Amino acid sequence: MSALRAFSSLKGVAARQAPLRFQAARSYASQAKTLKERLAEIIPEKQAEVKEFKKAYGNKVLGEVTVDQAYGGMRGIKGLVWEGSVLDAEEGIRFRGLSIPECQKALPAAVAGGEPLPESLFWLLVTGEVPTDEQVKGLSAEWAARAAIPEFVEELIDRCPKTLHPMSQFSLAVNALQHESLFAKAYSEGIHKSQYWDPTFEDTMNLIAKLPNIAGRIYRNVYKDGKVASIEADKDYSYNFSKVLGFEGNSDFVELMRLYLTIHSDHEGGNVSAHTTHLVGSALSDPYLSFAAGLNGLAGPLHGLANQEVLRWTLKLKDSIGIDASEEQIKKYLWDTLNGGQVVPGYGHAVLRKTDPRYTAQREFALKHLPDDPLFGLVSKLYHIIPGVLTEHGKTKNPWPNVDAHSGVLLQYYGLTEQDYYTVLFGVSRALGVTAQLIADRALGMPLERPKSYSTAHLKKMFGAN
Ligand code: CMX
Repeated sequence: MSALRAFSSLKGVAARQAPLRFQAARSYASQAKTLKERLAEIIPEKQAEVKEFKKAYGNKVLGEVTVDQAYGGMRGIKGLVWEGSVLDAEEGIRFRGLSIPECQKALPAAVAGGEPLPESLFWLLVTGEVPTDEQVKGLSAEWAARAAIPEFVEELIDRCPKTLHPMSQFSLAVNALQHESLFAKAYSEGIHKSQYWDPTFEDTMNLIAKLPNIAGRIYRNVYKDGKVASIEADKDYSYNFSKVLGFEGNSDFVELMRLYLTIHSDHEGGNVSAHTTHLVGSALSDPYLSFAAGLNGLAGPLHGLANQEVLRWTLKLKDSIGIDASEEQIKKYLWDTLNGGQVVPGYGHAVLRKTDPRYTAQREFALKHLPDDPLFGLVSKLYHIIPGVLTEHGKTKNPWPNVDAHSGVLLQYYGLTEQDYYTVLFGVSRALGVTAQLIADRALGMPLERPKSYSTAHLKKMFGAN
């Protein structure tokens, strides 16, 4: 998309947004600047904004906390600051004020009318600004130039048994990359805290850049011949990621990766992977250690692992009652799942109360690229049946599909059929959102996170309960 088209489509967006200084805006004044140069300009302004806001509103009350919330996974407690995105229960995620369809219009793409480049989304998350095509190209080149991983990390991945879950291998490799941390080195050498953001930024850029080589190596080792293609210096991140996986020959798959890596990146601060990365980072653990911790949370079946579970569950349903199963057969299958004490993967959400726009974006991609795929037909059929059954079941607060309900069928269509690997793709994308926040955390001097806890005995005493 040309810079002019991106800007004109953004003008309408900007008009509908509250005029916040760090909402998305075209970064005209900074066209030739690199991300780091632009960040260095923005940080003092952001620090002043937060300081002023805290001074004027610091003692305002955000909400109260009930005993149920303390026992209920802290659902709904407002106690975190997250700059990159805000999730509305009804309309879904907005990245720096832009919805997914608005991002698809405003952010630079590789092909006219195509999916946004995740590089542009990262720029948006970090700065609050929509980058120019030139800036995005510069970021692609920077990530490609930083992509090589140390030999000992390659060997570490190569020594993993094929039976070790790809997410465990992923986390292991990211932890090992910590060996390269510039933040850890600078901290041990006594860096002034006002400069924390700089090595955090460098670590983040190196980490993101190296993820395709790590994730690609895991995929090629576990499922293919162990040979990993090389990163191309003049290609974008999604192309290179598709290449190391072995799928760069299919331009539609590369476009899918651009969409996938963009929409899975950030989902405000309270979800397990985001909150964990932020929490661990608050101890001044470097971005590698922090992100590896977040990955371990993403690997849980109630969070990112749900995308592997969805396809497994859907294929089991297909094998059991057939791809052309009737509505009655599907309903019975669903009730068997629920009565067996299991969740229907890909449905429900802790915050959302409507269909996840990330699901809708993937559905639209499927309608454009694979409308006649039988498995997509089954997923569409399930979309019309599951919410009714979950509503009748009466437990879940949100009977609608989340992001994980759709990703598997798209990957399957293009031949990436290894379900156990799917959460690794989610992890590569999630790095963009959680590391953007780590940069903000260190720039704003966010302190050690340490909420208060009580024992049941103490709570009972507080309220005079027997
Ligand atoms: N199928 C069956 N039961 C479900 C359900 C589903 N899809 N979603 C929620 N429920 C049940 C819960 O297990 C809970 O039951 P209990 O009271 O017996 O414990 C009850 O409904 C209330 O849960 P909730 O308040 O609606 O949902 P939570 O905020 O507790 O949990 C989530 C949210 C996503 C973990 C849950 O909806 C779920 O387990 N979904 C299936 C797994 C999934 O798709 N996870 C991916 C989420 C997106 C992501 O992070 O990637």
